[in-house]
Amino acid sequence: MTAVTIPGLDQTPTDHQDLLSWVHEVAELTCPDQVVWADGSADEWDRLTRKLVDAGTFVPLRKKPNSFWAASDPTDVARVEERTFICSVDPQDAGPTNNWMDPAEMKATMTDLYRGSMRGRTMYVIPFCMGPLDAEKPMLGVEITDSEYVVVSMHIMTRMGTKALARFGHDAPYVKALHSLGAPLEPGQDDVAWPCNETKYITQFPEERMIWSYGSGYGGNALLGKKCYSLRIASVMARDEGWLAEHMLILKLTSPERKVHYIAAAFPSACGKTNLAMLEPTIPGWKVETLGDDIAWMRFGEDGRLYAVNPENGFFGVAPGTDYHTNPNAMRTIEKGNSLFTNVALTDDGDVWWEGMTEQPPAHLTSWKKRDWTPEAGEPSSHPNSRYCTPIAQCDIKAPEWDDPQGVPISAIFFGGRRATTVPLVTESRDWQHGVFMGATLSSETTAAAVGQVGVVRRDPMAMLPFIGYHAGDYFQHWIDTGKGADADKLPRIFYVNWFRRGEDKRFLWPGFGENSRVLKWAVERIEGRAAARETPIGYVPTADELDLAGLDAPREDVEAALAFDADEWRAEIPMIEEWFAKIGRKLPTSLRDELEALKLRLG
Ligand code: GTP
Ligand code: SPV
Ligand code: MN
Repeated sequence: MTAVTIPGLDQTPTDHQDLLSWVHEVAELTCPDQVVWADGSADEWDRLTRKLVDAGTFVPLRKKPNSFWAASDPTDVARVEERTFICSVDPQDAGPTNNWMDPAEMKATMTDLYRGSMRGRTMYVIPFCMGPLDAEKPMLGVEITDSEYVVVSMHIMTRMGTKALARFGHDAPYVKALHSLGAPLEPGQDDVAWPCNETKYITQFPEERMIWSYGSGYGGNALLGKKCYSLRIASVMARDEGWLAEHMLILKLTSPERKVHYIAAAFPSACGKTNLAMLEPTIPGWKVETLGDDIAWMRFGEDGRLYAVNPENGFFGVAPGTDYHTNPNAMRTIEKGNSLFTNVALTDDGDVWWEGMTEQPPAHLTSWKKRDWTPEAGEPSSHPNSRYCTPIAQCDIKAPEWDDPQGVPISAIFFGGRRATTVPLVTESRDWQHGVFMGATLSSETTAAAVGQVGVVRRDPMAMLPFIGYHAGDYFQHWIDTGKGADADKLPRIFYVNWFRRGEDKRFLWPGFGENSRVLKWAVERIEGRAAARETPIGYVPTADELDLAGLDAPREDVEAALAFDADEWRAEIPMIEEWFAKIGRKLPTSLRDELEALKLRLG
């Protein structure tokens, strides 16, 4: 094929010609020392984790089997929204919420960066599949990367390697996902523990269904099957093909009478998806099982209901705040080992620790900055966006159907954000269109999951602000159309929740976590026509009497305050919604403009 000889380049385990020529093209451009096709085997895991230990990237944990601690470069800790681009052919298609650059110009810029960028490193070719491997039309991708950390993370987060490649045949369509750390090594040059580059680009080419990422080794920037493919690229596929790709957990709720409902919920990054997905109900007889904690792909089934599939194979969860009280199921999952921990603290006896794991911090730790840490340090031992990465398969409360390509029929969609004021604990929408309005105007305080200021209220439509791969106005229209094309009785009911409302002294008014099961119960009883609510200008809100509060350890005044609808607070919200809609511009669906006008009238 070419004159270049790179060890491994001609060991090709597929006859998929388009894939082979792309692999050649990338190898010639990036000049790695060798090319390796990832097979996903236990042997490969052992080899690469050992290599990462030798390189100083990983520290093996003595207290958890087959598990490793990593600390990133202190500048490479979160998604970089400023450096994330939707390079659609027409700038209009990126819309007002994305960064845009001309695709040809971006390719020229990034091609220069990729030239020789894998020198001194191994180029891995990772065939992967998002969603179950036995799907009728598997959602395939190939990530090319020069990072061993990415390969082993992809072992957990995706179905990958030989079993994924088996589904490529010789011409199956797949998403091309190119990743380089941008840290070539000169001959004899020592590597660093966390190679990356100050220059970063996270680029999506929606028409070509292609991803180019450069300069970062962190999760959402580097594990390209996750946000880049399963949300930014998949949202464009979903628009074109009539389905939904959403930033949602999927849970299965079983009542004491053994009635089952599946619920999908969209909360912005670090706003409670993983916790709700694995919740341990505090109300007797109710059971939650989990299918996914971050992403849901939803399509209508033949019965007219909306079915959700989780494209992922692992959890990439926020560590701080996770403990046996808040999320015992996550703790039990990681306890089994086979997990990676990034930017948490390391204990002296070879375990991990993070803020909130125990009431008393250990007397001494190695912090995520690789410094000695004591409780007097005056700064957290773990980065607020530190993460555990662990397989779904070893979660005790995974729903048996989590790997079913049919997916599960969704009864309710929750939208939620992190708001200290204004937004009640739970509000049921009047109908689908009103629910889409709730999603489209969702607001939340920013978190450490993305680089930038924390705690600023911003609109985060459907919790998808950094992930909509096209014009947000078209995305809202797609949501409206999804409802129009369906049988209204079979559509999921839409609710708006807020676990984060605060009292005057800044305490949370609602205890959250397992107690959120009370809200889930009310929601499914609303769906079944068995629960009451009062109608307010913003939708149906329960009174404290209408929620099951038996055994709840929280002052009743707090629960009432969490449920309060305050007309003045909502009147103050209107200009912010107006400003947001003005930003969306002429592509804002008129139905959402109508919803806003109707809300204004109801507020008086
Ligand atoms: P991403 O993985 O970034 O998409 O985040 P996520 O939405 O899965 O958030 P996660 O469940 O990891 O929660 C993030 C933070 O919110 C953690 O510090 C949790 O402890 C906290 N949190 C989650 N649920 C609740 C709740 O019900 N009440 C309160 N007060 N905090 C919560
Ligand atoms: C998020 O930020 O929403 C995450 C983590 O789930 S990341 O993979 O970095 O996107
Ligand atoms: Mn997320």
